[in-house]
Amino acid sequence: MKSLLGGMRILLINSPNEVDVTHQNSNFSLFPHIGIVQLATRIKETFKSEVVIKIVDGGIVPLATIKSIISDFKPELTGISILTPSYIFGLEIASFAKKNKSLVIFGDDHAIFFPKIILEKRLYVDFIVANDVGEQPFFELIDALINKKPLSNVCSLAYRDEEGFIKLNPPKKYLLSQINTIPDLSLIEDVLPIYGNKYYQTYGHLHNQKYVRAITVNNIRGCENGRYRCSYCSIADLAINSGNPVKFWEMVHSYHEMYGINLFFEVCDSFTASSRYVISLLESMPINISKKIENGEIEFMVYARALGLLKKNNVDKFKRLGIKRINIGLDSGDSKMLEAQRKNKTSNETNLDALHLLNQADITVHGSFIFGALGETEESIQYTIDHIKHSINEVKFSSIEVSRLYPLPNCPIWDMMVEFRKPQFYKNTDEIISAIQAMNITIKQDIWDELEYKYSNQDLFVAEEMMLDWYKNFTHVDKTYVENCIKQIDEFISSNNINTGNNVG
Ligand code: B12
Ligand code: SF4
Repeated sequence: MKSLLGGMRILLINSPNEVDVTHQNSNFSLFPHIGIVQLATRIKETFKSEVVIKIVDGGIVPLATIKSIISDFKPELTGISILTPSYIFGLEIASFAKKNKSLVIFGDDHAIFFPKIILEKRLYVDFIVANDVGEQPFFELIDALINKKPLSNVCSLAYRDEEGFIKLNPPKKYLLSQINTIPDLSLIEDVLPIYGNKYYQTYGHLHNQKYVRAITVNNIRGCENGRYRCSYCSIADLAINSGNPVKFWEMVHSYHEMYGINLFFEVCDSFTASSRYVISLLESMPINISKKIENGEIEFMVYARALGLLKKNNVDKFKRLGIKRINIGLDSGDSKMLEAQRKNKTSNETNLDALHLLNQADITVHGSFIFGALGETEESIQYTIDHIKHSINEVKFSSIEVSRLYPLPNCPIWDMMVEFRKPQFYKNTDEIISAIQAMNITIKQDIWDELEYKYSNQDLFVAEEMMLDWYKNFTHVDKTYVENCIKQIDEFISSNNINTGNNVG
């Protein structure tokens, strides 16, 4: 496997998601994909001159250019980060890389959900890492390739054995407290200004600084709603997994000093998940950082649950941590819909209470709403529209995203639509049936069988078709109606100088 010149050439790509801009997240391509930088860092630190690594983010590099990079760089191993919506582009890249004689490996959420099916159906994919902390398995794979060790020892790896049988090695849980690779930004130094400038064009008006250099960081994962999880939440693992707070501040300090990073987006699934971690960050914050925060030279952004913000004096603590923007899944203005979305005791009142507190703390909000929860009606959509119109007077929104519900794998509504015989997030089929009936919906068995036949044991899904099936069978509204409502409310949001975008579909 060793190359003659230099080391083993490894190309890591975040699959592009080349969809109509109106279906893009309002934060799309404003931050580097930190997962692949983390993987590259770990490999470079360990294998040094034995590897030559290149990173390409499909958020800022179009598909055609990615193909040219493959032709020029001639990777021996191409690693692609795939999400369900970006999988189709990942496949195109994978097949192109294979034609260029590269081994191909997939990682990230979509790969984690379907390792065996992907290898069965896509002969041009060689490996899959089915672990959401991917550094150690990726290191073990490269070690096995370079040093000709057996693949059977590589943790969480799906591969074909010598006889062509598909194998999936058992996964391990990696604790960030033990090791959390600090991404080496020199690997993407040349493109950092691209993200910063794009970010500034979109959100510059919300900052006092003359420029923004933005990065995502990830020193804690998980969500306090993890055991129940929201109906559309497709995150692989929601258990709380936190890293060392002292090392976190060291990273912030070095990124700020070396690369001028002044906006840090901690992408923890919900920053209100661990009060202990928040306190440990406050207690370990170095004085020089707290001064920079006070002066507005360093800012943070996080995701959080509205209910969590109402507890434990969290808003005050977040303010002291320099958090200037919070992404909240507000989801609906109708409490019944919030229940249907499994928001676990969140109501439209608790959402408004959280917005008030954030307003007082001068923290802006990126709010997301979804039209099309189980049992959604025209009336409940109207409540949400009214709620959005009311909410914009309550707090400063950086963006409001109103999205269609997209049934992604590994979430409760996927159970409802596809895996109803063996659900992951409901006790059994009967529990699904009662949840559906509570929203005045009945699913005929032949429809369910049809949906199961269409979507189970597949790896590639047509988003628009899935949404159509969801709306038709699980809500009281049709897809076109929803799309028109979104168009209208988006116009209203934009006319108030607030960005719009899409969170899920
Ligand atoms: C931050 C975030 C964003 C940011 C991304 C900013 C950026 N450029 O990174 C924004 C808001 C822009 C965004 C956009 C989108 N996102 Co998003 N996002 C997240 C979030 C909250 C964290 C991701 C993250 O950075 N984690 C931290 C890093 C360190 O971990 P990681 O990326 O998972 O990478 C590790 C492993 O997965 C693995 N790995 C990753 N890639 C590879 C590749 C190889 C070869 C290997 C071996 C391993 C490997 O190793 C990495 C290091 O440990 C996740 C939720 C979650 N917990 O995963 C949702 C999530 C990934 N997003 C999701 C979706 C759907 C999207 C969008 C499609 C939404 C939209 N309609 O636009 C877009 C697509 C973006 C894209 N990549 O093209 C879904 C994906 C679900 C699925 N079934 O695939 C998630 C799970 C949220 C959800 N809805 O449940 N997202
Ligand atoms: S609050 Fe967010 S991270 Fe937590 S379960 Fe809901 S969607 Fe998932």
